[in-house]
Amino acid sequence: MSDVSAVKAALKSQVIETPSWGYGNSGTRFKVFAQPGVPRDPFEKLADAAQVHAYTGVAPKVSLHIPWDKVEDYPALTRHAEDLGLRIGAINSNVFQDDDFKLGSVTHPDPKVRRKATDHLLECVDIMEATGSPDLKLWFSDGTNYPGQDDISGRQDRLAEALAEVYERLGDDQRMLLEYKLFEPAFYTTDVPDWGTAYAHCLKLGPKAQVVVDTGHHAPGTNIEFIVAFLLREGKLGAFDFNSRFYADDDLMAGAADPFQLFRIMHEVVKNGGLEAETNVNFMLDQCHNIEAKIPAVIRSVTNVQEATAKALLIDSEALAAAQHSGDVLASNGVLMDAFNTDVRPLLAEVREELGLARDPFAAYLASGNQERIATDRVGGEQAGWGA
Ligand code: PSV
Ligand code: MN
Repeated sequence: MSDVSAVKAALKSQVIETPSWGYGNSGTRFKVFAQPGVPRDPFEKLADAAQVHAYTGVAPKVSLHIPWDKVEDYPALTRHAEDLGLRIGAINSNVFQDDDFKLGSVTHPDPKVRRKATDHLLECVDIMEATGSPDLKLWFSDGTNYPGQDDISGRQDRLAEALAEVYERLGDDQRMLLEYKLFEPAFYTTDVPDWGTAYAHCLKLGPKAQVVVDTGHHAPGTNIEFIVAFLLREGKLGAFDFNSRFYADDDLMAGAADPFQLFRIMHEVVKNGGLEAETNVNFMLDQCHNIEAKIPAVIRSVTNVQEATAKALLIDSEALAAAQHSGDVLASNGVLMDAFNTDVRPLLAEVREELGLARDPFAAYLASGNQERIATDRVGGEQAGWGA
């Protein structure tokens, strides 16, 4: 796209959804480092998300995680979001933190445990209804640790049965987003290990079921942009969980480890219509900020996604197509690299100025005093984390 006003319009309309858990305390299995000013409840998490939106202008949606964000009164939480200029995004189910799920949730050999897991997913659909959330996001920790531990294809049957029951409950405007992950916490088999498994289940379920690509959930060296292109072509890319990783599912800031990979992904998104409203791709972040301040880290992640998107939008698609058709390998690669090597920060600063925002959201947030304010105000109570 070479028309700058069209590039700016596309950047203004992109929505990036931030995760409620990104504002809470998190860590590794070795240590969770508490931070001052961390939210004590979902209402305060939304207040932090509102800061990110206030400075970036493109983050009006927040994913909730149940039960971490369980509240008595969902309409009140939804109104609180609206008062802050936000809306509730995906409802993330959690069938991985209950003793009963040690051997699996919807794929567990015991039908009673499967019932409990499926009921949780149905509860999440109820919460979607109460909050106006359009997306049910499913990730299963299910799998096995040892050869022979359970019947691999039998577990697929159980998974399909649970998914079909939940799919049936969805309304016309609700979607099921199925996330895959190569490994962890199961280490021998994982029941939804890859995009192919997620795609096959979604295809069988119907048009309201789509795949989530979490950028941290692949083997090293996997060509994620190929997966993105394939799923978009099939109308089955529902959402991203953006983050970056060095080794495994590190959940670091999107675009931090490999901005070139993020650019290549966004190129396939742009090329295959994934930025268009009708395609309805949900650009979510799935990150935890263990050692860095959380609100500025989410701001940085949002701007990293915007930078990758801007570069992808700046690719001279006509020159690229011409070089590709003539089989000019070096010229085609050169067109892509020219866009990647463009400094898009001034363009994004203009976009923000046109939206009435500060040119540099990261600096503006740090200068606002909010970080110090929440540290002083949020004293007492229990800080939110993975279990709350
Ligand atoms: C699993 O690793 C995952 O990526 C899923 O999206 C979860 O819901 C999320 O992390 C939070 O733990
Ligand atoms: Mn994820």
